[in-house]
Amino acid sequence: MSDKCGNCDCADKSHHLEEVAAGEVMGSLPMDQAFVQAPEHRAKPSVAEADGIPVIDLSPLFAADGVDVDVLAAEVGRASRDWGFFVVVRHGVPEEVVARAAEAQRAFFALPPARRAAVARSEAVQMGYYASDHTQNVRDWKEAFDLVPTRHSPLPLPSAMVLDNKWPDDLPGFREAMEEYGEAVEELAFKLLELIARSLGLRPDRLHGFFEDHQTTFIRLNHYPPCPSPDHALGLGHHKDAGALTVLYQDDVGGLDVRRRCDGEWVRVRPIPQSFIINIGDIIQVWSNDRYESVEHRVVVNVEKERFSIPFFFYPASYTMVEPLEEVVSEESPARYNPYSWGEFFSARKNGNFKKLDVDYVQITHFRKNAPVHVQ
Ligand SMILES: O=C(O)CCC(=O)C(=O)O
Repeated sequence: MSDKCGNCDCADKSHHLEEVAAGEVMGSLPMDQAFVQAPEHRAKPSVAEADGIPVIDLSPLFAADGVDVDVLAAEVGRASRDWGFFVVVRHGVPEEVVARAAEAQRAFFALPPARRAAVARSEAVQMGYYASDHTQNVRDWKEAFDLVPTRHSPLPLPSAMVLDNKWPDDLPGFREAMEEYGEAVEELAFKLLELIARSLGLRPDRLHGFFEDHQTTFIRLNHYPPCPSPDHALGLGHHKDAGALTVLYQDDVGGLDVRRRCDGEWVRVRPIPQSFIINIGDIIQVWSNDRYESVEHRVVVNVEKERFSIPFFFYPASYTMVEPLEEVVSEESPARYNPYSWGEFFSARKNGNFKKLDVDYVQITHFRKNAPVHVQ
C-alpha cells in the first residue's frame, strides 16, 4: 500500500494517523508530559468569576428610529480600553443560526476518529481537523476544526500555504450550518469594526477596506474533552489573539479565563446565553497605537464535562501592512510600531504551530519601535 496521502497532496499520510491517535488519547489516557503546564501557568483550583465585565446591548443598532450610535461607540471604546474584551447581547445574529452551528459542531466531533482524520489539516493546506495543537510550546487539551467562510477567497499566504476548506463527507447540513454562521457573524464583525472606528474618532468605515477583498478570516470549532488532570493541563494555553478582533461563542460549561487588566488576575468569564465575547486583537492594538490592547486569555478544562466554543477570527487580507493609523499618531503620540506584513506574520504563526517549532512565537512586541531585533 502506498504511503502517499489520498486526502491532501503531501507525500506521507503519517500525519493523519498522528491526528487519529491524538484524538483517541483525549479523555481516555493518563496525562502525557506534553500537556503539563509550567507551575506558574496552571489554573488554581478555583478562579473567581469576573465582576463588572462590560456587557453591551447592541440592539440600538437595529432600532428603526435614529439612535445615537456614538453613545454605543463610546461604550465599546471604554470596554476596549479598560478590559480589551467585552460581551455583546442582542447582537443581531439569529439564535437559530448559532444553534445550528453548535449542533453541527457536536456532530462533527462525535464522528469516529478515522472520519475526523480524513479531513485533517496539512502543512500546505491549513484548514481542517487537528488534535495536537500547542500554545507556547505546551500541548493543549483540545481538538479543533478550522474553516474559512466560503464567501471569501483568501490568497495563498507568502509561504504558499493555502486556506482551502476540507468538508467532511456524509455529515448532512454541516457545511450549510457553517456557511450560514460565517455570514451572520461576519455582519456582526463589520458592525463592531465600525463602532471601534467611531470610538477612535475615525470615519465609520475607515477599517472596512482591510477586510473587503481576500480577508484571511477563519472560524475554529473547538472541542475540549473532559480532562483527567485539569490542575496540570489547560484546554488552551495563555495567549493573545493576533488578528483584528475575535467574536467568540462559548457553550454553557464555562472555562474561559481572561487576565484582568487592572490587577493582572485571571478571572472566569461566566457564560451568558445568546451572547458573544469580543476580544480586541493585536492588530487593533497596533492600529490604535496602544489606545486599545489585546487581552491575554486561556481555557481551563474540567474532569467531568466536555466544552465547545467557536471563535471567529476576523483577519485582514494577507497583503495588509499593519501599522499605527496615521489619524492616531501625532508629534505628541508618535507611532509605537514598525509596519509588518500580516501575511508573513500569519504564515509564521501557522507554520510554527503546525511544525511545533520550539521557538518563540512571532509577537507584535517584535515590531515595537526600538525593540530588540527578532530573528525568525
Ligand atoms: O474556547 C474558548 O473559549 C477560547 C478559544 C480561543 O481563545 C482560541 O481558540 O483562540
